[in-house]
Amino acid sequence: MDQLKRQAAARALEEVRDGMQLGLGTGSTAKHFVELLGERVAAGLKVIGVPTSEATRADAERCGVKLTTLDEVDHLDITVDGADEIDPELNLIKGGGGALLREKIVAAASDRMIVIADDSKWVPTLGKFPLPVEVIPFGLGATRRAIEKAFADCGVSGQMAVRKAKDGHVFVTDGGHWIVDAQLGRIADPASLAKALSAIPGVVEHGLFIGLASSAVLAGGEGIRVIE
Ligand code: ABF
Repeated sequence: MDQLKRQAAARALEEVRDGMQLGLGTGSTAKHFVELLGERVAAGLKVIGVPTSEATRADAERCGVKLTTLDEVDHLDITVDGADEIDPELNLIKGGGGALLREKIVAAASDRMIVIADDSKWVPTLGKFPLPVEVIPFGLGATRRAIEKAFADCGVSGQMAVRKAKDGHVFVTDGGHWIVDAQLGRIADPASLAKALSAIPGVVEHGLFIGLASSAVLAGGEGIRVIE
């Protein structure tokens, strides 16, 4: 599996040109991309990156990739990031790693977003992977009720749970927020659900990435597929 992730990362790296400004994703697949990018940088490639998490910042620094922020550059050429699920429309569920807010800000600031994954992430319909919703801790009861209503309005339902870290404490995002994971099973209309969730005041962001990905590089036993 790790080999497939690295192959997908290597294929995405072929799109990178000298002088590009890159968004650097989070997760084990994106980490391969950062490592391979670091090797190209050591060989003379000149690029600059915006990391989507503190973990990716640390990886990029370790690999010698020069970093910047979205305050210092006016756009990004390509963001390369992983995903938890990818559907045939290239809609995504992201956020299993907890970095969805910065990932979405960076993807939205990019001319192109290339999703890299092993082909187990390819699904006919989103929703088997629990949908992460990043929330403000204040007023969480009211926010949860509003999320449940949004689910009902969009024809989905399921258990919700505040995400816990490995140490048993509440998981806190890089932005200082919490994440509620919702087991929905099948999301028939992800675009409508995305819109309904975005309208809730206590929701900071959610893991539905609609219309953001330009292509997906999927590595499987039979080779690499690029879907555009
Ligand atoms: C990030 O990392 C997330 O949005 C997604 O949750 C996760 C995918 O991780 P991995 O590449 O480790 O499967 O891209």
